[in-house]
Amino acid sequence: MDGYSPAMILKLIRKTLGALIIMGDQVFPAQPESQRTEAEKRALAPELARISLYQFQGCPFCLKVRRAIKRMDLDIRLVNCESEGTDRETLVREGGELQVPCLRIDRSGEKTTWLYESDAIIEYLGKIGKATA
Ligand SMILES: N[C@@H](CCC(=O)N[C@@H](CS)C(=O)NCC(=O)O)C(=O)O
Repeated sequence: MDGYSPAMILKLIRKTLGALIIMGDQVFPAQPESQRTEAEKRALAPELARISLYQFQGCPFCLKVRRAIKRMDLDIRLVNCESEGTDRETLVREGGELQVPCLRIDRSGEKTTWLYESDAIIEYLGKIGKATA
Protein backbone atom coordinates (compact mmCIF):
# COMPACT_ATOMS: atom_id res chain seq x y z
CA MET A 1 0.00 0.00 0.00
CA ASP A 2 3.11 2.18 -0.25
CA GLY A 3 2.30 5.52 -1.86
CA TYR A 4 -1.46 5.43 -1.13
CA SER A 5 -2.50 7.37 1.95
CA PRO A 6 -5.95 6.80 3.54
CA ALA A 7 -6.89 10.32 2.39
CA MET A 8 -6.05 9.44 -1.22
CA ILE A 9 -8.09 6.23 -1.04
CA LEU A 10 -11.06 8.08 0.48
CA LYS A 11 -10.83 10.70 -2.24
CA LEU A 12 -10.81 7.99 -4.90
CA ILE A 13 -13.87 6.32 -3.34
CA ARG A 14 -15.70 9.66 -3.22
CA LYS A 15 -14.82 10.41 -6.85
CA THR A 16 -15.99 6.97 -7.97
CA LEU A 17 -19.26 7.22 -6.03
CA GLY A 18 -19.76 10.75 -7.38
CA ALA A 19 -19.30 9.53 -10.95
CA LEU A 20 -21.81 6.71 -10.37
CA ILE A 21 -24.31 9.18 -8.93
CA ILE A 22 -23.97 11.49 -11.93
CA MET A 23 -24.31 8.56 -14.33
CA GLY A 24 -27.41 7.25 -12.53
CA ASP A 25 -29.01 10.67 -12.80
CA GLN A 26 -28.28 10.79 -16.52
CA VAL A 27 -29.72 7.32 -17.11
CA PHE A 28 -32.82 8.00 -14.97
CA PRO A 29 -33.35 11.78 -15.19
CA ALA A 30 -35.98 13.40 -12.96
CA GLN A 31 -39.06 14.62 -14.83
CA PRO A 32 -41.18 17.70 -14.05
CA GLU A 33 -44.34 16.67 -12.19
CA SER A 34 -46.27 19.26 -14.15
CA GLN A 35 -45.09 21.68 -16.82
CA ARG A 36 -45.35 25.35 -15.86
CA THR A 37 -46.92 27.72 -18.36
CA GLU A 38 -44.84 30.61 -19.75
CA ALA A 39 -46.91 33.03 -17.63
CA GLU A 40 -46.14 31.02 -14.48
CA LYS A 41 -42.45 30.98 -15.38
CA ARG A 42 -42.45 34.75 -15.84
CA ALA A 43 -44.16 35.22 -12.47
CA LEU A 44 -41.59 33.02 -10.76
CA ALA A 45 -38.52 34.48 -12.48
CA PRO A 46 -37.87 37.48 -10.16
CA GLU A 47 -38.03 35.28 -7.04
CA LEU A 48 -35.81 32.59 -8.56
CA ALA A 49 -33.27 35.15 -9.79
CA ARG A 50 -32.43 35.82 -6.12
CA ILE A 51 -31.59 32.19 -5.44
CA SER A 52 -28.48 30.08 -6.14
CA LEU A 53 -27.73 26.51 -5.15
CA TYR A 54 -24.14 25.99 -4.02
CA GLN A 55 -23.38 22.36 -4.71
CA PHE A 56 -21.01 19.57 -5.71
CA GLN A 57 -21.95 17.66 -8.85
CA GLY A 58 -21.30 14.21 -7.31
CA CYS A 59 -22.79 14.83 -3.85
CA PRO A 60 -25.89 12.65 -3.19
CA PHE A 61 -27.61 15.36 -1.11
CA CYS A 62 -27.04 17.91 -3.89
CA LEU A 63 -28.42 15.44 -6.42
CA LYS A 64 -31.53 15.02 -4.26
CA VAL A 65 -32.07 18.80 -4.38
CA ARG A 66 -31.27 19.06 -8.12
CA ARG A 67 -33.80 16.32 -8.86
CA ALA A 68 -36.44 18.06 -6.71
CA ILE A 69 -35.72 21.30 -8.61
CA LYS A 70 -36.34 19.44 -11.89
CA ARG A 71 -39.53 17.86 -10.58
CA MET A 72 -40.77 21.30 -9.51
CA ASP A 73 -39.70 22.73 -12.88
CA LEU A 74 -37.78 25.63 -11.29
CA ASP A 75 -35.04 27.56 -13.04
CA ILE A 76 -32.34 27.95 -10.39
CA ARG A 77 -28.69 28.91 -10.84
CA LEU A 78 -26.28 26.17 -9.78
CA VAL A 79 -22.90 27.16 -8.34
CA ASN A 80 -20.37 24.36 -8.41
CA CYS A 81 -17.98 24.83 -5.52
CA GLU A 82 -16.22 21.47 -5.47
CA SER A 83 -12.85 23.02 -6.36
CA GLU A 84 -10.94 25.71 -4.51
CA GLY A 85 -11.98 29.17 -5.70
CA THR A 86 -14.06 32.27 -5.08
CA ASP A 87 -17.44 30.53 -4.86
CA ARG A 88 -16.18 28.00 -2.34
CA GLU A 89 -14.55 30.78 -0.29
CA THR A 90 -17.78 32.81 -0.38
CA LEU A 91 -19.79 29.83 0.86
CA VAL A 92 -17.47 29.27 3.83
CA ARG A 93 -17.00 32.96 4.66
CA GLU A 94 -20.62 34.09 4.33
CA GLY A 95 -22.55 30.87 4.88
CA GLY A 96 -20.41 29.78 7.82
CA GLU A 97 -19.35 26.29 6.77
CA LEU A 98 -18.20 24.18 3.87
CA GLN A 99 -21.27 22.00 3.47
CA VAL A 100 -23.34 21.46 0.37
CA PRO A 101 -26.05 21.73 -0.73
CA CYS A 102 -26.57 25.29 0.47
CA LEU A 103 -29.16 27.68 -0.91
CA ARG A 104 -28.12 31.32 -1.17
CA ILE A 105 -31.07 33.72 -0.98
CA ASP A 106 -30.37 37.37 -1.88
CA ARG A 107 -33.23 39.75 -1.14
CA SER A 108 -32.76 43.40 -1.91
CA GLY A 109 -32.31 45.47 1.23
CA GLU A 110 -31.91 42.37 3.38
CA LYS A 111 -28.96 40.35 4.61
CA THR A 112 -28.18 37.35 2.40
CA THR A 113 -29.54 34.10 3.85
CA TRP A 114 -27.64 30.80 3.54
CA LEU A 115 -29.92 27.80 3.93
CA TYR A 116 -28.17 24.48 4.64
CA GLU A 117 -29.67 20.95 4.71
CA SER A 118 -31.18 19.31 1.65
CA ASP A 119 -34.60 18.67 3.23
CA ALA A 120 -34.93 22.30 4.40
CA ILE A 121 -33.93 23.53 0.92
CA ILE A 122 -36.48 21.30 -0.82
CA GLU A 123 -39.20 22.44 1.60
CA TYR A 124 -38.31 26.11 1.00
CA LEU A 125 -38.31 25.70 -2.80
CA GLY A 126 -41.60 23.81 -2.63
CA LYS A 127 -43.20 26.80 -0.90
CA ILE A 128 -41.87 29.23 -3.51
CA GLY A 129 -43.03 26.98 -6.35
CA LYS A 130 -46.54 26.79 -4.90
CA ALA A 131 -46.84 30.41 -3.78
CA THR A 132 -45.90 32.02 -7.07
CA ALA A 133 -47.45 29.47 -9.47
N1 LIG B 1 -27.42 16.61 6.15
C1 LIG B 1 -26.83 17.30 5.03
C2 LIG B 1 -25.63 16.50 4.56
C3 LIG B 1 -24.80 17.27 3.51
C4 LIG B 1 -23.41 16.67 3.33
O1 LIG B 1 -22.99 15.75 4.07
N2 LIG B 1 -22.70 17.21 2.36
C5 LIG B 1 -21.33 16.82 2.14
C6 LIG B 1 -21.10 16.49 0.66
S1 LIG B 1 -21.97 15.01 0.19
C7 LIG B 1 -20.43 17.98 2.43
O2 LIG B 1 -20.79 19.13 2.24
N3 LIG B 1 -19.21 17.72 2.88
C8 LIG B 1 -18.21 18.74 3.07
C9 LIG B 1 -16.97 18.47 2.28
O3 LIG B 1 -16.99 17.59 1.42
O4 LIG B 1 -16.00 19.17 2.53
C10 LIG B 1 -27.89 17.51 3.94
O5 LIG B 1 -28.88 16.75 3.91
O6 LIG B 1 -27.76 18.46 3.16
